[in-house]
Amino acid sequence: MISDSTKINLEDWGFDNYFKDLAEKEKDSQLIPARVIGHNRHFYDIVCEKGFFSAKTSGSIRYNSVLKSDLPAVGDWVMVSIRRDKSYICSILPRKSRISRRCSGNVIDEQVLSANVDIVFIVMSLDNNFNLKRLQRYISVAASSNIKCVILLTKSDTCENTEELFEEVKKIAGGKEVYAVSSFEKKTEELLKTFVKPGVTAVFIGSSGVGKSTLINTVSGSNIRVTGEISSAVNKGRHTTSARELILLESGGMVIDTPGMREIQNWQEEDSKGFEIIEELSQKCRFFDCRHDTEPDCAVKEAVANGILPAETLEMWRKQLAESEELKQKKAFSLKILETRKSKRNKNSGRKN
Ligand SMILES: Nc1nc2c(ncn2[C@@H]2O[C@H](COP(=O)(O)OP(=O)(O)OP(=O)(O)O)[C@@H](O)[C@H]2O)c(=O)[nH]1
Ligand SMILES: [Mg+2]
Ligand SMILES: [Zn+2]
Repeated sequence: MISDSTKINLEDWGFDNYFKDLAEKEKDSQLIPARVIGHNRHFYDIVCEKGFFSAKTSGSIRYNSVLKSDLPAVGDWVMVSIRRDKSYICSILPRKSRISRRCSGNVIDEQVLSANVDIVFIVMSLDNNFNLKRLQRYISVAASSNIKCVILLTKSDTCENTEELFEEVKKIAGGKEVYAVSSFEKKTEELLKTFVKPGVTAVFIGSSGVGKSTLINTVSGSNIRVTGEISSAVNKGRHTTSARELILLESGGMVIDTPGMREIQNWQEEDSKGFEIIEELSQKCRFFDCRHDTEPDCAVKEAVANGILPAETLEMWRKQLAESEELKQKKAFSLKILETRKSKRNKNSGRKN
């Protein structure tokens, strides 16, 4: 056990009726519900009514996992066996939501970035990190997860053309809320608190250095996260968050801090998620199956020419279209390989499934 259980109320950690019902249906009465709040290689930090523990996955979870997403992720509700010396995660309760990305490689796989999340904050800074194409990627990934998504443009205090950049983002945001903020202002804390309420889990995603951990400090009203402030005294370089972690705020609500991602690719193969504006415009194209390429009377290209739609958005839409084609094919192929791997492994270990 990592610490004692004084005053742990699982409802504060998001244990609502949906998960209570699922946990009650579990056959094994020895198991109790817990939430995964951290993950480091083979160990998962969990919170349950008995306290905070470090747990491993049971053999059956490991043997039955085909995709990476079959393993626990931060935010998951799991059923655990707590023993004096070792704790095990024995099953994962079905996820209410999840935000995933595609792991690249020959055999593609799904990596769950966070599970059972109610709000995704996409964070991008208004300095040289500002990049509409990258933002479009994040928007598509969040849109595929069907989780409420809010865009936070940070470091407005350092930016001279905030309004201009804000308008650029609005054009591709597909009606999502966008805010330009300075992390250090009181009104940013107030803004975040309108979203992160008791029982709500929010995740912050975005590149390294954009200010995700800083925003978590802002909403918590204290310095609970180490941020990238360069310490001139020690000169150790910039601190970056290295693992996903779920934190319960004193004011209620939970936030997940994540390490900055260099790349994010969609795991879902829906072509147009996050590109609602293109879908809307294409209603006015002459051809119903217009690819907005060389076709005449294309409303999408016209919108680009008139500055209504950023050219980057059309470029990213084309890219996503090509990628989702490739993804459809690779997914089927990869699942086959992973299933074969699993049955081989089970044969060697004498298991049936
Ligand atoms: N001027 C200014 N600096 C900010 C703001 N938000 C964050 N910073 C600074 O940006 C640097 C990086 O912030 P972090 O919060 O560590 O960034 P992060 O997104 O958590 O980065 P990773 O953990 O590497 O993914 C720190 O020096 C912060 O003080 C802001 O609104 N304005
Ligand atoms: Mg960080
Ligand atoms: Zn068109």
